[in-house]
Amino acid sequence: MKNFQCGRFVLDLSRPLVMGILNVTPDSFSDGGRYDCRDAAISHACSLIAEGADILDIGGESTRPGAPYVSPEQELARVLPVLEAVSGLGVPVSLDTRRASVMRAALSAGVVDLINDVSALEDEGALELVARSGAGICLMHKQGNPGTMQQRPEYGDVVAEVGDYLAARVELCLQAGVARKRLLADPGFGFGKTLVHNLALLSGLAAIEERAGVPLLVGLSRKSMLGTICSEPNPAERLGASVAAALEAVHRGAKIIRVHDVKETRQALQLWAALNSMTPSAVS
Ligand code: 7PJ
Repeated sequence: MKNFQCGRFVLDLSRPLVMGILNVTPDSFSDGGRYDCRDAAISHACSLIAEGADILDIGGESTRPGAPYVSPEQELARVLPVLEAVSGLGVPVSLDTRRASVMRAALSAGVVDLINDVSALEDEGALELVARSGAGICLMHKQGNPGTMQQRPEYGDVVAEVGDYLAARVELCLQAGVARKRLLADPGFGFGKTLVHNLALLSGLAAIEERAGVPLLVGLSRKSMLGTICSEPNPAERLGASVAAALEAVHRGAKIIRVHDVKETRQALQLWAALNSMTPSAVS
């Protein structure tokens, strides 16, 4: 049995887990800032839990391409009240941030179990800070920075390069004293990747997991690659593609799926698990 240790929790990864997204940003690309006020965020957190979210992921800085700058103080002011309110709800709370100062404040308030960092703890001081805490860590790969990363992403072999990067970041965490069971890796779909790169990464997930040496978390929910494939410009209208992408990611070995639509993703995963637990004779 594979366990993931994060803050106050030990999660069993023998079945795929669903991480529910809670954006506390007025400019989030897919839910248009509907959850930017504290009470609305808390009530959405409760719905995500009722729908079966295993983890809540809270972010206060939109990393969509071209998003406006948010100061660390603004980011913290958005997320901290929500973290404080949801950390007692019985599910692990993840903080989606790139900033060491935001991590430090949330960790010292004791309101986060997992640091989810799209820049894999590259901010100065982040690695040492998080290593000293008991929090779980998700190390994500990106090429470039959110403002410009989609302009001209380039790779030789995208699966090998992303795998090597994640393996190197894992190694640095281990050297800083982080137990391997506190670590997750994420190829970072859409973060400095073309559609071709994203598809290669999805089919190469097993190789990436093996190279990184830690379980994979994957975020595909409502992303623009799905919109491109399905000719659907509106992120909120990409539910079918998002659920299908989640199933494919799990099929390829992902252990945690980061999604907006928890209920629908859970249903699909439950059906998939039931089908896969059947013996061939029971299916025919
Ligand atoms: C991801 C994330 C992702 C992880 C965002 C969006 C953009 N964290 N934060 N993986 N994406 N670990 O939700 O489309 O793919 S923000």
